Amino acid sequence: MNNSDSPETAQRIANLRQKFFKLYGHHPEGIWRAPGRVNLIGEHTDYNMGYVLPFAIDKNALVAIRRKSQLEPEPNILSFASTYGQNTSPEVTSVPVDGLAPTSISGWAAYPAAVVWALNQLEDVELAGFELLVDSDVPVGSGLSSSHALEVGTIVALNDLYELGLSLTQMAQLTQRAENEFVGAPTGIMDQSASLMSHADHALFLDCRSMDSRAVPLPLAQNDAVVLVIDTRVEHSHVDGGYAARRRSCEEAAAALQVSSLREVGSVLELEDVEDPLARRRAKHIVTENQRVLETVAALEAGDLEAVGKLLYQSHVSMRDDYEISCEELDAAVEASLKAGAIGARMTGGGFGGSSIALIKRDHIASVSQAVNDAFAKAGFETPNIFTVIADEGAGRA
Ligand code: GAF
Repeated sequence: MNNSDSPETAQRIANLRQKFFKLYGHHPEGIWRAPGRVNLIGEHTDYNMGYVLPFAIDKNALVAIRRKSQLEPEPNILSFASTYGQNTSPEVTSVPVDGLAPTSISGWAAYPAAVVWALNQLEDVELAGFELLVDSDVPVGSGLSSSHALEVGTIVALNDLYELGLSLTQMAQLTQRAENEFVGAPTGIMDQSASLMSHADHALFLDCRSMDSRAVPLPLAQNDAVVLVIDTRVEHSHVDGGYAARRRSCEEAAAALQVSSLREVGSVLELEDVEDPLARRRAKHIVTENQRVLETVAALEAGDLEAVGKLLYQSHVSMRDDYEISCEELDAAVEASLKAGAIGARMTGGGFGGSSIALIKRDHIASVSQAVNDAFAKAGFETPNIFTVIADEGAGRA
């Protein structure tokens, strides 16, 4: 069973319908579900036109929408509200559609607003006002793509309601534009693609240059294995400098090698021509990470989880030492997981905080969780949020 069909999701959907009616005095036209993601491997390779291997998880944003008719008052006002952290009636943010301009809105409402803005940049598309209420259980700032889930939930809803006929790739590209230009975060295309294109029990092998993708079966159940997420609760943001600085280093390295992107670099030997040692080290992560994604796909297809585990840890070391995007808490989570018997572990997502993952045997869930909790307590870190995830189906109407 996918999470989309679970009793918990059904209950959240029913609650959302009720809350929508209470807030806006109308029923929503529909509810759409968009999952967060875990990236199994292939980090910071997306904006280098490389390979990624994420999967959608059973934590998602549910987006309820009703379009306003031109006959009602304020037909061109967007109304956004979220159930997040609300015990009472959610607060509504109102924005005129024609007042949307890049970086003009801050906070969570920037994400649905960014999607409307990006759609309205298309020829022949002119969205008017609508009411939106979102309910999300993707932990915010955890590196599991809570913001992309919100963007994807909004775009799949609007694509259906306005019959825009956009393909999954077009929706991924538009949400990337929304994020880059409107929100101001220079992120790649992995997260929205994972939320849009994933299939249950599979990882999404995506070539970010061609946008070709393939579902790769995750041989977890037959190996009594699960993926554990350790949310360190160290909040991160991609609008901050670290992410953009890594991206710039990669562009510098590509320029020094006179290639359009680091995807064109086949071997680390070619990096000797990058004079700047920092750019060379950053580029080394990208070149080796692309190779690890290909090897992980092969190992998954061979059902060899031990080999997958080794690649996950190599990826972590590369991010820790060459790309320098890990942090003490992520390193502690990875090392404690491995010490307690994990098959493999690494930080996942953009880094500088957020979550790590551990590939473990199902009967190690309690012992690995305990080991991580103990390591965090000993180091004086905040207690992490630890949970297992399943690979879920991509976004759609709930
Ligand atoms: C973040 C970004 F949004 C992605 O595009 C990707 O670059 C990732 O960090 C790192 O792999 O999640």
